[in-house]
Amino acid sequence: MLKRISTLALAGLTAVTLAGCGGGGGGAGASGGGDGSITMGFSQVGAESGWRTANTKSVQESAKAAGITLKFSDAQQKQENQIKAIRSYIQQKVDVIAFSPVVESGWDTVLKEARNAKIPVILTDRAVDSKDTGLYKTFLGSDFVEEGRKAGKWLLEEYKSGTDPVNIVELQGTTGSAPANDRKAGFQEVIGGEAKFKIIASQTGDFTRAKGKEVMEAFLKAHPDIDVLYAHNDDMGLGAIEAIEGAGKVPGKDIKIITIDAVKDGMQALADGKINYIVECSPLLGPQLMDLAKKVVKGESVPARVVTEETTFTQEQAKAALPQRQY
Ligand code: GYE
Repeated sequence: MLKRISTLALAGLTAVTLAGCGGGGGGAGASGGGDGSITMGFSQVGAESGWRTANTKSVQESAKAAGITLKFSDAQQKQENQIKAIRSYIQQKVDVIAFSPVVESGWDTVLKEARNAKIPVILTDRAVDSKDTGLYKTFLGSDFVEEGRKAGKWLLEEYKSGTDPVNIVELQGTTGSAPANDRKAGFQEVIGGEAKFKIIASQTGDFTRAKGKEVMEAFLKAHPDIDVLYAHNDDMGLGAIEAIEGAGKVPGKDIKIITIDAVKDGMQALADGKINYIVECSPLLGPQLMDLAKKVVKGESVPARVVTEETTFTQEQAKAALPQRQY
């Protein structure tokens, strides 16, 4: 149920948004004043990729549209910052906490603190591996294993006629994160049955362009015979394209590239022929998140898992979709 905020303990948080008081009289913050207003504490992973920027915008705009007061913090890809932010939201007695966990493990203690304080938690975008699923109300986001499978299926189709070995390098997302674990697993599951597909190198690029470029440069030096790059997001793929061009090779031709996300810059590179295939992962989770938040705050039941609907894009499909692309 809605609760009044009496204190605002904001120490240690970056970029916290405070909105005006909702309930008349007394509390320093919003919510719980009988007018039905809701305050959400949201802990974001960081600003590591185009996907993340679009996701943050979606959350902020949807909160505003839904009349939900948003306290937002950016964890700069560090779990300790997220735990600090969640503890601060508990102290502030927000009505609901939503967060996108940077890694899967290590959340039980802080989630139990939220439960003890009777503050519902919604996982958004990424999952946690806690055995006790009662520590959160629902998990809204993509099926990352399925995304990895889609990437693998394209590869199977692309190389269906040949028997020569196909040398693959993989740029993984943030180590220990759900999308890195699952996108690797789904891809492996599909290509694993055919001996010709060989992952000759696999390393994290931390979902960033700069790291994607750096790691791809090292891959290119160590392996003169790369056929395919599988990057767990567009940004790392875009960084890798710079490395490939820098090495005098043609991305999309000498080295085929598959990425995940389908943000505008990725889609542009796909339309330009530098990427061969993109598996979509939608960052526009804000509207659904706000709907779920309203329900859990009211004590209504919500599905334990809400999966985002997504598609895939070839080069031709990217050309057609680009003009209407929102992110
Ligand atoms: O694919 C990547 C971002 O968790 C789905 O995180 C998200 C991933 C996304 O940095 O670009």
